[in-house]
Amino acid sequence: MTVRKAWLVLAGLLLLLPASSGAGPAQRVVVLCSPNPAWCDAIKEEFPKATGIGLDYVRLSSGEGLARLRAERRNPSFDVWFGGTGDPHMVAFEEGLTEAYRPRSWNDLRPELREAVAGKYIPLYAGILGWALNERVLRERNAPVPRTWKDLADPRYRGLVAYPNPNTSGTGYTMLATLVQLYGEREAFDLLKQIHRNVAEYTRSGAAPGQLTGRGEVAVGITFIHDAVDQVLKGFPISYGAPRDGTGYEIGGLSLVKGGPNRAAAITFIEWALTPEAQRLGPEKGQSYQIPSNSKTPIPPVAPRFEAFRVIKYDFVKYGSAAVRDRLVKRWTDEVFPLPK
Ligand code: S7P
Repeated sequence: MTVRKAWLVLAGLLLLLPASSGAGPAQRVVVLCSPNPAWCDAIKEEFPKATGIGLDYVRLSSGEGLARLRAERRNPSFDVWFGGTGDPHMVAFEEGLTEAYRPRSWNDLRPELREAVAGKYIPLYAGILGWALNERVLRERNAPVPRTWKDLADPRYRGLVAYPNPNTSGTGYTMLATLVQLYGEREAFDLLKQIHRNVAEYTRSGAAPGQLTGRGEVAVGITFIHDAVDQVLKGFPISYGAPRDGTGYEIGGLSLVKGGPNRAAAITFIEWALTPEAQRLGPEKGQSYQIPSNSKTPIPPVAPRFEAFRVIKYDFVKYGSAAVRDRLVKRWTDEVFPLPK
């Protein structure tokens, strides 16, 4: 046997060694993680302690996550999609990128969340769309505190507004779909074109507008209200709320990726992620203050509540369809984004 062949044989034998030979957990799960990065770090730390299975993640916003699953359709590198707004999870299911899975805790999940997503993914949490406000900047610019979405078209907000780009951000798409459901598509796009003149930045991620508002770079940042709460808890001088003429919400998703490399580990992760112990990581370590889907998980005291806001009956089935989502995002990209300021 030549030396080269001996090395190949040795390399093959080493590959057969169980990873428990001190090289780390035998099994691993690869997670597409869309919530707050701190929550992604928390599951990476806690899941292996609970199960002995290693966890690797890539943090991508919801729209980016869908684009990645679409690109990897023939050779998925992810096992589970954890978090992110529900519409892209709906699209992924419709396109066969994810598969239905009924977890053992299904009957413990809040029925209003279960029913709204129609079995296309597993509800992980819920969050209400709103805005972060920097009232010091508003005062300095003699701009009033906004009350409705239409107020944001007021020229006194010139350069003072930020919201996420619906191509990359699930938050941004939730805003787009909310305006269409509130006012009808034509009026919604007319309003978005007027607001465009006041937008300082279309951000990649949904939490970013609240961060820009906290730093005083803008005065109104469209984001999920729980992300604005996070900024307040971090000491940034902002207030938060939601348009009084109605706002939308998200049912954050948890989906089993079809054809992922570690299916058994993925199912173990899904079952774990829905336990109260795992869901408590969101507020306790993940700087995330959504309403958890498991009715046995305590709702964080600072979590924005549906009864405190005028929340529309968001049509997840329609606005989570690939045809509607892709068409609205394309129309925004073609008709709003390129307009001069
Ligand atoms: O930060 C937590 C959160 O707001 O981020 C998730 C989601 O990915 C929205 O972010 P993008 O707009 O960047 O996609 C939300 O599901 C979650 O509540």
